[in-house]
Amino acid sequence: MSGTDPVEDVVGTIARSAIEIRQGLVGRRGEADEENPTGDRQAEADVWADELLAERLTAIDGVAEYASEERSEIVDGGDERLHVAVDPLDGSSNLKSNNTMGTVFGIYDEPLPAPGTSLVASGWILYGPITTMAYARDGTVTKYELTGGERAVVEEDVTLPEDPFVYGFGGRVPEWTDDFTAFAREIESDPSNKLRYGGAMIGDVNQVLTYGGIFAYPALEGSPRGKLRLQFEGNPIAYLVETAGGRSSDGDQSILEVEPEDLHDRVPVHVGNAAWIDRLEDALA
Ligand code: P6P
Repeated sequence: MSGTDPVEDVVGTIARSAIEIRQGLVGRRGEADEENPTGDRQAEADVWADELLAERLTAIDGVAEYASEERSEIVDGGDERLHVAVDPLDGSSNLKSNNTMGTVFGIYDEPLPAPGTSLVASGWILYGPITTMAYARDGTVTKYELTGGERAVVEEDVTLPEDPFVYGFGGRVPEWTDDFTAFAREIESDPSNKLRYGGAMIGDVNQVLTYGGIFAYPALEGSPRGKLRLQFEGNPIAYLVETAGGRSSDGDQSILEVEPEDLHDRVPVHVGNAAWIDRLEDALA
């Protein structure tokens, strides 16, 4: 490890591991015997990717803690500064159908659980037709293509396009609240907008980053905090989308302002162009 920039060491380790994780999906598409701390049935690949990243990231000088959506307890890395939260394989339910998945990471400078305002960097790996990474740090977002352990910059200072048109809304429609339903119908009724929902947050959010629009996994009638996890999903994508000039909201405020109580807290997630997030908050007010 260079040791000169622990944030870069963490991100570089995740990027180099992504190719191995992608190749390691083959033969690990079955279900593991366990559930994760929020009750999702784990795929073999979830457990394997988590163990691979935990071992490599806690070995980095500067990493104090490793936490993951797949494990209930935090792994101690020593008396250091960075606290890394990872969703090792976001959207692993897409393994069976061979659709997109991702690896999500958030690098905090406070002990976990921590608010998104203490993030110093975040990003995601997208396992699509090619493997790409989007990474937010120091007020800017960069996109990379990953091949053979190397990463090539494909776009710098990434910002959301000004004219949004893609939308993807999770949760079963009958479980949406009336206010969210009204907002969704408003967006859907505009013929210039297009539905993009693939069942893996990173695939859907990357479309919003690329084309402009909104992704939401909202509060549901039976689950007022929605489905997605604050530390491992909500905060990292909110930080990146806001860094790219968009907005995030839990329905009331920036997701980054949400004060966590527990490591595995859920949060209603809405991210995308500021104008559409403003309209969403007005609809839910
Ligand atoms: P549903 C994947 O399991 C995940 O955590 C996110 O990646 C995705 O946005 C959501 O759940 C999909 O949930 O209810 O549509 O299967």
